Amino acid sequence: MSTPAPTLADPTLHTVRGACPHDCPDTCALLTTVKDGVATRVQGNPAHPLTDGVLCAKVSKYTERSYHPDRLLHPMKRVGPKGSGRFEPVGWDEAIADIARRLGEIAARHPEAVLPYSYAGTMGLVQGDGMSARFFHRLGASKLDQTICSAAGTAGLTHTLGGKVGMKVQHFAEARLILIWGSNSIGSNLHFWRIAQEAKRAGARLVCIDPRRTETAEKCHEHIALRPGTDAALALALMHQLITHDWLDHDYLARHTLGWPELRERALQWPPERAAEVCGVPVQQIVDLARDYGTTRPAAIRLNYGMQRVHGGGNAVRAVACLPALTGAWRHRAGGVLLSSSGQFPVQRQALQRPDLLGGRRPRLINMSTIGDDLLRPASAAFGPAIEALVVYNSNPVAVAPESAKVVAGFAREDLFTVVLEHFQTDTADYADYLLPATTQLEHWDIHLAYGHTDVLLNRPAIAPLGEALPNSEIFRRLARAMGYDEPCFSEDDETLCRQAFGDRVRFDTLLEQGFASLPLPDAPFAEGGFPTPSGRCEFLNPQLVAQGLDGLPDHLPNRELPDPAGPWPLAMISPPARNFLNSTFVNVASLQRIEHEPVLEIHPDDAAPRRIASGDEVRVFNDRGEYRCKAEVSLRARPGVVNGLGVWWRKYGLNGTNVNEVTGQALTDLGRGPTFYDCAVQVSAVV
Ligand SMILES: Nc1nc2c(c(=O)[nH]1)N[C@H]1C(S)=C(S)[C@@H](COP(=O)(O)OP(=O)(O)OC[C@H]3O[C@@H](n4cnc5c(=O)[nH]c(N)nc54)[C@H](O)[C@@H]3O)O[C@H]1N2
Ligand SMILES: Nc1nc2c(c(=O)[nH]1)N[C@H]1C(S)=C(S)[C@@H](COP(=O)(O)OP(=O)(O)OC[C@H]3O[C@@H](n4cnc5c(=O)[nH]c(N)nc54)[C@H](O)[C@@H]3O)O[C@H]1N2
Ligand code: SF4
Ligand SMILES: [Mo]
Repeated sequence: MSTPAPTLADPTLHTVRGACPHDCPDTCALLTTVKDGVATRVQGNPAHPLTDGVLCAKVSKYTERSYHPDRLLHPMKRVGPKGSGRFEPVGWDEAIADIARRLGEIAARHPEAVLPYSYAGTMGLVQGDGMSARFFHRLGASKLDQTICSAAGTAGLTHTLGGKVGMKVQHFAEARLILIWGSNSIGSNLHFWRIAQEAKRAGARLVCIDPRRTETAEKCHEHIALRPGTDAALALALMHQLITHDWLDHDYLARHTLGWPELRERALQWPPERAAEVCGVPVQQIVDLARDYGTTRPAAIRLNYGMQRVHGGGNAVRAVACLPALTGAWRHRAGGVLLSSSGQFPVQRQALQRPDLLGGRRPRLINMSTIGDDLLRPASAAFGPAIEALVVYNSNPVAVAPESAKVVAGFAREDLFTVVLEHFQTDTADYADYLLPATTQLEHWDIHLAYGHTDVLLNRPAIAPLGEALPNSEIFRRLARAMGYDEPCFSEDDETLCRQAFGDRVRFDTLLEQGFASLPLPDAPFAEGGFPTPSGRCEFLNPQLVAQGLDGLPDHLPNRELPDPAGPWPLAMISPPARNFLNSTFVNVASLQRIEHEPVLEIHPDDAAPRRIASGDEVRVFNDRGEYRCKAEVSLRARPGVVNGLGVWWRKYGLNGTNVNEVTGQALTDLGRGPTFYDCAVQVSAVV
């Protein structure tokens, strides 16, 4: 499957090693071919074992995205009314001076009235929260609680295993049973899927646990199409069966876990019949899965974030993360669970982000998942000052944050000063007062950790910045200078920041030489316990949760928006990613948009028929938060009672200028204060 590297017989060609910047577990090693200063091709680096020379369809189009005719190439200033998306070019010096003046005025009154809004448009540590973090620390701005993707899962995993730790992804190849749980690996974790295929060829059984019949579910031996938000019930029923059939590793339980007697009692309340009712799956499927999990060695679980975007998401991750300790699966390097590996990287955040620049100030935390409500909140004793300025980079909140009507109303405030750093005029960029052109991964330095493997990658610039684009780091460097911040850390260049990111914990020369470096980590990290929890054990019963007055054991917490067949919102909606987009990135790349065609809602024939909906019909998807329109696809990819609104389209490409987040809500998860995109009840009707 691997593609050979280009031969460089032509002396005008050279290749540059880089890293995929996108929010994807795979963090691939890139090789960019450059001819006469122009990037002609981006390929997977065959020398990096996990990339193996292969990229997904999206990033294979990276030159199409970088040289897109709509790339922002000059700083721009708003001319029309807020949100009109009308701008005129302005010089960098003028833009920087004016932004610094406006931020300075606001900060002089209330530094916390300024809010940075960023996420993982690039996962690079330098163009992510590197120089920008220094800038906002020095300013004393509000801090952003970066919850929008993985907060519930992170909290669940940390409260159970002690951090974002787990199996090494390459060892899944040796597993005999793999549960792919809440993950469409073919779409969003392609290089894991390659490893799972290797295991399958060697005789492993693959089971996919997902409400949607994804391309991954189709290719597994079995698909368990449970209702959204019922994963903890399934996991507890598996435990019930492990207990009643004594498929337990008693020695492991005694030595390496905390709270087994209590968890045992909880799990015994979940016979398969009870879980089958809650999950909407046959009892036999649960019984068989438990038998397979209890009797197959080694058994591995690839958990992904798809199952934690519901009310009980944190508890669900906790329940699943307990399973390998019951059977002692951790004893083998191909046993255990992997949700995220990112906690294993020795990132030197103090050096990179310089929280010391806060000088003892402790700014408030604003949750990015409730930006709709928070932008509309007036000043109060509890909240503090109203948000007066927003600096957005590496994110497109107007498209991706829940409850769009409120997000849009917030961004539309005439008294809000908004600066957006972007590659394109996204939905968010439309609301900017200043729109600043940022470089892409081909044009800047960066350094990367990964959340689906344990290699560090370096990204070197392959080409000069296009137009007047600047790296995020340089934009914040210039802003710092204009604000009069004269600490030496504001003059450090990007290569220096790359070196600081891991300090002496990773050999930078190795990164310069080969583009990647593997962390030295044990193969079976918890074979003998040693979890990074306070107790050193796998914490079934978590003392910190108990101390907070919460349930210390994992439990099934039903979705807040359970669809009621007789009520106004009879269908559950999930909105997982469309395969050829990455969140809202790539939506404007013509070749990929052609594949995805238009926003669709997958609906089961049993739900479509009574509504007189046929494939290709325009439908309204609505609840009391709003309505969006898209095309119906009557399909067995949807289970009865659940519709799949594939995301995340730009609103401006939507059928009536909206997208799926028009109907999602701002309620937060049980643990971690995360969003609940997939805990959403709606009604669907044909547009006649
Ligand atoms: N092509 C592509 N790749 C991506 C992304 C993308 O947008 N497109 N997004 C990236 C990002 S931001 C992330 S966070 C990662 C991981 O991103 P995830 O959002 O975890 O991506 P998926 O692997 O698609 O997993 C979601 C799966 O969970 C299923 N699901 C929904 N609700 C439930 C539930 O209640 N229980 C269970 N068991 N399953 C449920 C969905 O149907 C879907 O198939 O992937 C990254 N990779
Ligand atoms: N309904 C629904 N909503 C969801 C999800 C869902 O499954 N369903 N998934 C959620 C998840 S998991 C996530 S992670 C969030 C993702 O939300 P975001 O992190 O906002 O991700 P993107 O939509 O990809 O937007 C990233 C933006 O950053 C820009 N960018 C990339 N690189 C750079 C750079 O170097 N500099 C600058 N200045 N800009 C850059 C890109 O052009 C892009 O517009 O969305 C969430 N929203
Ligand atoms: S698979 Fe993921 S990491 Fe690899 S190129 Fe595609 S988006 Fe990037
Ligand atoms: Mo995400």
